[in-house]
Amino acid sequence: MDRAILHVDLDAFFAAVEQRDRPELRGKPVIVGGGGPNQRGVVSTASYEARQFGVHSAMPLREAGWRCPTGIFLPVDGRKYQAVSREVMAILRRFTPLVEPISIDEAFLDVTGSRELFGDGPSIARAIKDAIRDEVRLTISVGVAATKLVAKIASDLEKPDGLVVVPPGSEATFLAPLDISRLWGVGAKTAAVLREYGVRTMGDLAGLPVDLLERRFGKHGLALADRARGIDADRVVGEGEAAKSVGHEHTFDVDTSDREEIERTLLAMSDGVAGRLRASGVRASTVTVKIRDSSFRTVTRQRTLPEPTDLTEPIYRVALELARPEVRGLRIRLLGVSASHLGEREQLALFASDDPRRRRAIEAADRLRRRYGERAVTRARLLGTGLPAPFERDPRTAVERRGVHAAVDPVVDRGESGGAASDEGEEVAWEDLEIGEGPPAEE
Ligand code: TTP
Ligand code: MG
Repeated sequence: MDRAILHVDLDAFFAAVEQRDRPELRGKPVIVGGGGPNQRGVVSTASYEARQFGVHSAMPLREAGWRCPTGIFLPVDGRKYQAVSREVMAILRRFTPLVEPISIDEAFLDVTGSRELFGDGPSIARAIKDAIRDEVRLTISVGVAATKLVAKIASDLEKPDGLVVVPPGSEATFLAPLDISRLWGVGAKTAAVLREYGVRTMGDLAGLPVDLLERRFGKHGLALADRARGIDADRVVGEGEAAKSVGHEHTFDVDTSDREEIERTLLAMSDGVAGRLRASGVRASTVTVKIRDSSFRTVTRQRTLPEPTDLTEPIYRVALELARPEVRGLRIRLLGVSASHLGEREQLALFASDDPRRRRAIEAADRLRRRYGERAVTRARLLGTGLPAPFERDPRTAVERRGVHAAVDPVVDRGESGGAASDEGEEVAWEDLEIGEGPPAEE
C-alpha cells in the first residue's frame, strides 16, 4: 500500500506571527532579526512583502536595510514562536500519532493509517490547513506524496498557503522539470559536477546512467539516482519512538564556519557516541545531527542506517552527510550527534560488515580508554585539537555553556530522516584507529 506522507511548513513563520499579533504590520515588509538595519547580525526571516525587495533569511541586517528602506525591523521573540510552534504541532497530532517535527515550523506526518477516519491525504492536508488558519491564524504550505522526499519538495513549490499533491506513481514526472538544487544532498559542488554532464533538472539526473553516477559519486551517486526518481524509503519517525538515545553536543567557544573544525567535531562526537553504545552493549539504527547557527536557528536531521551499529565510522559518515548541506555558509554555534533506535547487541543478527579483526582492535581501544581515560586513544585527526573529551552531556539534558540562552530551541530533538547525501561526492576520508599519546587520566 502506498504511504500518505505530508510535509507541513509554516509560511514566513516568525514574520507571520508578528503580523498576526500586530495588524498594523499586515501587508508591510517585516524583517525579523537581531536588531535594526544598522546592527550586526542576520535576518531570521522576512515577510513575503519584504522578500519582494530581495530580503531573505541569513542576509546581513545591514544589507536588508539598504535593499528594503521601508522595512520594519523587529527583534526575534523566540519564546513566542516556540509557543506557537507547540500549538501547531498539537494540531498536527490530532490527525496522526506519526508526527515528526524537523524544525520549529516544519513537520512530516504519516497519515497512511488515518485515511479511514479523516479521508485521503489531500483531504487531511486541507483539514490541517483549515484548523491552523482558524485556531492559530497562520497559513501553512503542505506537500502530499508517498515519500518524505517528494512531500518536502512539493510543500515548497506553491508557498505561501500552498497545497501540492503528488499522486503515487507520478513522482518522477513531477520532479523531472525541477532544478537539481531542490534535491537533498545536491549542493554547489555536486551541482557543478553534474552540470559538466549537462544535468540541470532532476529529469536530466534521472536520465544519467546509474553506473556513471556510481563511478563519479560512489554510494551517494546511487542515492542520487534514486532520489531523482522520487524514491526514498525513509519512514516518518513518530515521537516517543526515538526517546532512548545516546548523544553528545558541543557548543563552540566562538561560532565557526571552518569546515575542518566542524568535521573534526562531528568525528569526535561520533566517536564518543559509538564508545557509549559499545559500553552499554547496544547498537543504534538511527543517527541524528543537531545544528544551531549564530542566529540560533536549530535544525535536526535524522537518517536510518542500513544496519545497526556501535562503530564510529558509520555514525560519522551519516552525521557528516546530514550536516554538510546544513552548515554551508553559516556560522555554527552548536553541533550535536546522537544515536537512537537502540537494540541489544546479542539480539541483533551478526552482520557481514562486522570484520572480527577490526572489532577486536576497537575493543582493545575501548579497554585502553577505560583504563587510561578518553584521551588515551584518539583518532589521528583529533590529535592535538584540544577538543574536550568527553563532550557535553546527552542532548536531552544539555545546557548551553556559553553566553545567553538560545532564543529558539528545537521543538524536539529529532528530525527529518533521509535527507541529504554527501554533497561533496567524495568518499569521506577515514583514518584508522591510532593509539595516541594523550596523558593517562585517572580512573
Ligand atoms: P523557514 O521555514 O525556512 O522560513 P519561513 O517559515 O520564514 O518562510 P517560508 O515561507 O519560506 O517557509 O524557517 C522557519 C523559521 O526559522 C523562520 O521564520 C525564521 C527561522 N529561520 C532563522 O532564524 N534563520 C534562517 O536562516 C532560516 C532559514 C529560518
Ligand atoms: Mg517556513
